[in-house]
Amino acid sequence: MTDLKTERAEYYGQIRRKNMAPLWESLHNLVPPQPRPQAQAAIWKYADVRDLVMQSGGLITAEEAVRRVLFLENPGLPDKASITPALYAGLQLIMPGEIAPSHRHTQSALRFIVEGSTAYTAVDGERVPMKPGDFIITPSWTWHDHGNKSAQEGGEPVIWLDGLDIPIVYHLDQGFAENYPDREQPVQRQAGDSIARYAQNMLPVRHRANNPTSPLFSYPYDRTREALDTLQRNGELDEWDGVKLRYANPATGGYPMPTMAAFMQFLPAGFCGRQYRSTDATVYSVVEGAGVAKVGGRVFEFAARDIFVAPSWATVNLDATVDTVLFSYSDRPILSALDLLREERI
Ligand code: GTQ
Repeated sequence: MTDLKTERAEYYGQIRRKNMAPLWESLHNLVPPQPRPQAQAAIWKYADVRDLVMQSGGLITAEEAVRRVLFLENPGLPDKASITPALYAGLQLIMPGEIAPSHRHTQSALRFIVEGSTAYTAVDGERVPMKPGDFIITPSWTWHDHGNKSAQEGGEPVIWLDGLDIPIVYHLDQGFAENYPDREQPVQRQAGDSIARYAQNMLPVRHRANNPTSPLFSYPYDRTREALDTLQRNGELDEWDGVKLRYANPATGGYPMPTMAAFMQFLPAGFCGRQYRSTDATVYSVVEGAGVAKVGGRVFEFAARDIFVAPSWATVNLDATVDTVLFSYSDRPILSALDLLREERI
């Protein structure tokens, strides 16, 4: 027996030198019976991290940093700048009067505004105001810069959650980026242009609806909130989800971007959600309210502005102690396109 062990070890050494390895030693890991995420369930309490985010404002300018962001790293994926295997999350701070210079990259980004109302982001020649609860997209390869009103104009620090597909683009070696020659891209369209064209249940008459990226950049919170509120008053309440909607590309009904889905859900006070799981690891940002999220074996008490993450196939229960609104995003479009997505409502 020991002889065979020694013989095998020596053999493994030989094949290793030829850049080969024996499948039978790792088959169970490579082809597991169900997902075994290295990512862990985790929560970032806003009360614990807000001061640290604000401190970065005194240590580096947006100009020098290019993007002044503290990214949220999953404790199970150390040094990978990943909150899930495919996705990245960060808290970006822009101080009054600052500009985060214009650039573009193959990575797609979403912004979910957490605090402050005086910033804007410019996407493809249009400035989009940023208000708490707004969902804004920066599609792949679109020029984007961020700005904020000066202190004299009433500017305040603004913090938002960045969701990007950085890890998956990195793993696929698809990263390209370039800086715009000036700090800001020129404004080419009036404010409200993309909402007028695409968010009124109408489309420009010759719009071709075959683009997997939404032409609508901004999904303001007041509209989202009103939709959830109406549905809730009409008595819609799913035992797992509460009232849950997904953000859509208005021209196709598909996801806002090819790599990321986003959702908003309302859980009434006292809601005690049934257990579900899905293979799209999901990042949650608490917009309003408070409650308890049970994710896998972990129990997270959450309050407004907290961020938590559920790994692939981890069971999730959402309880609300008061009326609660949760934003979330995931890599669901990737999994759907590859026919890998699995969901279970338990
Ligand atoms: O705002 O363009 O959090 O390029 C990470 C990379 C934000 C951005 C991030 C980015 C950006």
